[in-house]
Amino acid sequence: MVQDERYMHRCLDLAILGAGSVSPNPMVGAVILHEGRIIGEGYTSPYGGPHAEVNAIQDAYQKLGEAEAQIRFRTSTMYVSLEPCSHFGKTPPCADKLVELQFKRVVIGCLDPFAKVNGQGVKKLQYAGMDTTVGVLRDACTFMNRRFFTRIQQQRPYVILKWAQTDDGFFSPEDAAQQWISNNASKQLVHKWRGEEDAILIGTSTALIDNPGLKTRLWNGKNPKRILIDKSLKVPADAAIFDEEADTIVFNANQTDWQKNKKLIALEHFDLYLPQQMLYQLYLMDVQSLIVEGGAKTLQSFIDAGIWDEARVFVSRQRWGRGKPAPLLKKSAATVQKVGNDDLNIYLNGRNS
Ligand code: AOF
Ligand code: ZN
Repeated sequence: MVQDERYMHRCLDLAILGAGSVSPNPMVGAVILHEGRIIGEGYTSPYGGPHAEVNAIQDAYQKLGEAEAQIRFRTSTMYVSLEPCSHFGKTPPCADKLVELQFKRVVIGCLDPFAKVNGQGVKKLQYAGMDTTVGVLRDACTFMNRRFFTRIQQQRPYVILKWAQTDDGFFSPEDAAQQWISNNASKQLVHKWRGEEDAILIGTSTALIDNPGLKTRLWNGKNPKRILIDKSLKVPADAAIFDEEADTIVFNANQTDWQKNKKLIALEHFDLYLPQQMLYQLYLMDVQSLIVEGGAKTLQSFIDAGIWDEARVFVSRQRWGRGKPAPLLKKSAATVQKVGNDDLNIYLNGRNS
């Protein structure tokens, strides 16, 4: 039904407002429609807070008063981009709430793959005799929570590779002196991206040569957890990656320690070319998404292991003729956008696109 899709689109618009604050919860939006009018809407609160459905109900209470809202719920449709939960987590089950308030109909975008829900939410609604529709804008609803789905279904964070290269495939000059391929617009975009993910990863050389702080200075976002691969702990304590403004996790070969905002994790069989073990550790820490910012060797290890979900590659018009080669993607299907000016393009590669 066209109307269902229209209000599911609204749910998606609401859901995205939780980007950067709800993880490891999924981003969910909810809309309550009564006789053709929206009487309440909401989206997932920051992690640990109420879910989208409960916020939409609260919104209706505020607008109409609790008694009037509850009368109207019985002839209302609740649109929600993810299956209402059926379990007691940090909050009580949303499905029970919808049953208790006797909504007339519930329209759901996609099922929740989380083992404690996974169809149980829909069953609860159906057992209570509610008119239930599942799968409206299913693909868009699933895509919106691709990070959540990846964590739950693959037991690893969603991996986004990001780098900049010249038109002729070079990553950095041979002499290792810094030379910017990116421009102001791309730097700002990268800071926005950092704020959208749980964690950001770099290798030893990048930390030693570029000394990045890996924060979101140019954008109003939260700082991601910083992850450093440093086998023999070569990066000095005064490096920007260890400043007090965000937490840092260091994967290394032999030390396990917690000091201030720095956590050392010793990997039993340290191997830069096997990112799986690091990703599993991050999964255990509820890290839902990871943006890998370099260098070329680190990026290539994810590509070679076949573990990446998106590659966002800035390509400038510059041609250097020589330098350190950029990572090589076997797959090249990508959408291309300009960034800031005509000299820089961004290639957005999706693994499944
Ligand atoms: C919903 N609506 O808006 C979201 C849901 O610990 P809790 O109570 O916050 O539950 C977390 C789980 O609830 C999470 O893993 C996912 O399965 C679901 N998220 N469910 O009904 C929402 N964010
Ligand atoms: Zn819920």
